[in-house]
Amino acid sequence: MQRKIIHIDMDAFYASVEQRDNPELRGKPVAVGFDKERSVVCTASYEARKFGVRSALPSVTARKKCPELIFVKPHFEKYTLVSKQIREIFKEYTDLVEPLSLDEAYLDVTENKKNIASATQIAGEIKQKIKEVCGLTASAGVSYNKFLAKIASDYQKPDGLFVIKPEDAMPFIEELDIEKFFGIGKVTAQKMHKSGIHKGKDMKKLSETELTKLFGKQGNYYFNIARGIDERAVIAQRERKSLGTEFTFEKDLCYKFEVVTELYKIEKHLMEIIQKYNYFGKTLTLKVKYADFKQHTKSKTFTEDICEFKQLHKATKDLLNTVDFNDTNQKIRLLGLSVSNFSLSKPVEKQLELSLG
Ligand code: TTP
Ligand code: MG
Repeated sequence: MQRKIIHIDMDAFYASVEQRDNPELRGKPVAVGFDKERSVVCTASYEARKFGVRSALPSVTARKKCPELIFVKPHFEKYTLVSKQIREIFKEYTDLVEPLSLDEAYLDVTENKKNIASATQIAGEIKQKIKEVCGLTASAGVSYNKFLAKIASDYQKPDGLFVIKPEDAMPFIEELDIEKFFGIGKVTAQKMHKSGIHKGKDMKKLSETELTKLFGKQGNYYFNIARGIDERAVIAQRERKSLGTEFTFEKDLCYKFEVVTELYKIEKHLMEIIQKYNYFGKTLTLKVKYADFKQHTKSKTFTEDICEFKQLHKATKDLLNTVDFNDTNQKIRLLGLSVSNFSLSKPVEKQLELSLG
């Protein structure tokens, strides 16, 4: 069965958020980033792009290209919130959502929660909801694979909705400049030009062996995409619900001061991984396992995310005070601490090594 894939990408993401929140910036050339000697532009509003200002351009060069450019410092917490909001909108339609960054994702809507047959309709609805909920525009691409959906979302930016139907795919790819192919950077494009490959149709003339000889492992990918073939699945990333660390002691703990000392080490380690992986949550859970393997957990939810060690230490102390050591009359074999209730559920990027031992 033909798949239905949507690629969504917010328009001039950081800059649009800043323009949304400050009407004085609307309609003006805006760069998000710092106007400093060694800084680069994170992104530019579409007004600034007319002057050639874009992501990763040194701020100094950007200023030269566009003297009236307005620099705005980034507000990452706002971008993270929007990211969460758009992912919630995607989830209304399917759980098969593969985020590529804060502002971009693939969705497989072949089967979807609303039983809508048309992927184009879903893409339109999503764009509308993003406008209503976030006050921002996104561009959507619809096709039967990731490669084409991504190209399609870029094709009519900003506020675009472009569909590449199976029957239109080949003529579209044949006329497409190879720079527009996802995964082909400047260097590869130059190499392709030298081999006489400028458009999709030039790439299609070469055999798989020739392409592999020229471009190594990528040759097979190029051979397929020149024919509109891309079987890569949309992979929904599992969302981490909690992040924690625990430790089983070689000798059971008998006294509260020992517990406090050991917990301090666990708190330190937990804070390290919270900050390393940016998992900020509001709920803290303390786990205590006794020598007889009976286990108690105590949780507390705070109004704010736990971001700093001071907060974590105070919260752990509060939780520890709710554990009645005298009552149990037991030695402790394991202690653990975890945070949950994250502000933004982040995909699991790496297998975390959580063991202290
Ligand atoms: P993009 O989606 O690449 O760019 P964009 O959303 O600003 O513009 P458009 O999609 O309309 O072309 O990146 C999303 C955000 O990621 C962008 O707003 C800022 C950030 N970013 C950087 O900080 N540095 C970079 O080099 C790039 C490419 C993006
Ligand atoms: Mg974008």
